[in-house]
Formats: sequence, structure tokens, C-alpha cells
Amino acid sequence: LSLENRLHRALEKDEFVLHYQPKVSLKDGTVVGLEALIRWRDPDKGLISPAAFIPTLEETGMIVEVGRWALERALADAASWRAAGLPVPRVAVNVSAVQMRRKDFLNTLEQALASHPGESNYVDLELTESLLMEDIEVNIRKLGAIREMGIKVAIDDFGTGYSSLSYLKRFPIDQLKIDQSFVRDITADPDAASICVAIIGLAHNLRLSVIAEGVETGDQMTYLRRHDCDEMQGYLFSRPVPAADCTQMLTARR
Ligand code: G
Ligand code: G
Ligand code: MN
Ligand code: NA
Repeated sequence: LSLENRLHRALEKDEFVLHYQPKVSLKDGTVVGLEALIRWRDPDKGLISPAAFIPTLEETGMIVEVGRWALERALADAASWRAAGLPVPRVAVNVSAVQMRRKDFLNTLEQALASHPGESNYVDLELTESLLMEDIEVNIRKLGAIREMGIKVAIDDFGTGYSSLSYLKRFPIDQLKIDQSFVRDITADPDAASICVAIIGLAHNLRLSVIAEGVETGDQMTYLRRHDCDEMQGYLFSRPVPAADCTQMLTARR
């Protein structure tokens, strides 16, 4: 069976799952967000990473349906944690360029929010900078409409695309996510460290918050905190965990 056919079957058989990775405040150590990261629970091969199947989902257009599923699943998880009285942080969902290009994307968002009206003000979308640069004027309008729904927008993998800084200030966005390739080398490579500091300064000058991805060591965290980075995400604090483990993590915070 081709990967495409196996992916169709995975969707039918409900084999996709979301894991969640916490985002932590560097000011006070609290969990301020949970990023939903999709995995495929293949009955034969076990848990498969999105790097192995997102490209095929995008090429075939299936990402539209799977992306809608991920959005609805994340909102349903957040709503169920909230209904259980847990202190639920913001929940972030990744959006592919293929989804964003669709005329009905705003509709999809509105429908998902309508099914979970209590979550509207606690949803983040993560979009890459290359996606935003594809069709700048259209995306500026779409982002405006997205933010009017109460959703916040983060630029994922920041520093690896080709954003024009003059456009960056026109995008109605809320946060920059420093790509993990820069964070990884903070303590070994002065240039990587300089890029992190520059992105933090850029974000704050544009009145955006900034999060570092892929933080694995205490030294990286200390450096980022000393340079006024707002939040971090990475294995140092937690790997992405199944939804059931989130319940435990949130219960421990209550
Ligand atoms: O979780 P992991 O580090 O393996 O994720 C690898 C890549 O897959 C990341 O770039 C991440 O943004 C992407 N990804 C994870 N979940 C989703 C999703 O639901 N939709 C899209 N479009 N990308 C995702
Ligand atoms: O592109 P995006 O930021 O959505 O992808 C996040 C990816 O990075 C996920 O696949 C996640 O599993 C991975 N990731 C998260 N934290 C760390 C980390 O501390 N180290 C490494 N190597 N990968 C991480
Ligand atoms: Mn992301
Ligand atoms: Na990223």
C-alpha cells in the first residue's frame, strides 16, 4: 500500500493522535501554553513522527482534512480539561501553508471555535514565515480576521525563512518562535547566540512576545532568560506528551 493510501486509512480508522509540549514562562516558570503536535499511531509500525508524513499530507491535500481534525481535537481536549476544572493554558495548533491558502480556512476556524466557544480566547496558531511571505497582502487580511476571532498568531521556525522585515511589522501577529537550530548552538556558537539576541530585540521592538524552541540545557535557558526571552519550549522542561499525561501535569499545578 502506498503511503498516501495508508494515510487515508489512518484518517478513517482514527489513528492520528495529538501530543502536547508545554511552553514555559522564563519569568516565573509557569506553563503558559501547550503546542499540539500530531503523531500517527500505526498498528504495525508504532508511533510515527509528523516529519515522515506531513509532506505527503501536504502534497495530496489531505493536510486540509487532517489539519481540521487536529484543530478540533485540540479544542476538544482543552474544553474537556477545562470542564474537569483544570487550569488550562493556551493551546497552539500548527497550520500548513496548504491550509492557509484555502479560501475556506477562516470558515473552518469559525466552525471549530463555534463547537467550543469557551476556547476562542485561548487558541494560538503557529504559521511559518515562508508561508506568510507567499501572498503577503492576502495573508495580512486573513491574519486580521483570525485575530478578530480571539486567536493569537505565532511565527514558527523564525529565522529560517526569508521574511522581509518591512512586511513583518505589517503582519498582525503576537509572537516569534526562535527556530531550534539557533537555540541549539547558543552556548557553542557566538553567531547563533547573536541571532537569538537579535530576534528577541526585534520581537520586543515590534511589541511581540518571543519564545525559544528546542531548549535542552540549563545553560541555554539561563542565557535566554538573561537576554530577556519571554518563554521557552524544549526537552529541558518536557518532551511532547500524550493528552492523558497533560491531565496529570495540569492536575499537579492545580
Ligand atoms: O513533533 P515533531 O517535532 O516531530 O514535529 C515535526 C514537525 O511537524 C514540526 O515542524 C511541526 O510543526 C510539524 N507538525 C506537527 N503537528 C502538526 C500539525 O498538526 N499540522 C502541521 N501542519 N504540522 C505539524
Ligand atoms: O516546527 P515546530 O516547532 O512545530 O516543531 C517542533 C518540533 O521540535 C517537534 O517535532 C518537537 O518534537 C521537536 N522538539 C521540541 N523540543 C525539542 C528539543 O528540545 N530538542 C529537539 N531536538 N527537538 C525538539
Ligand atoms: Mn510549531
Ligand atoms: Na518550530
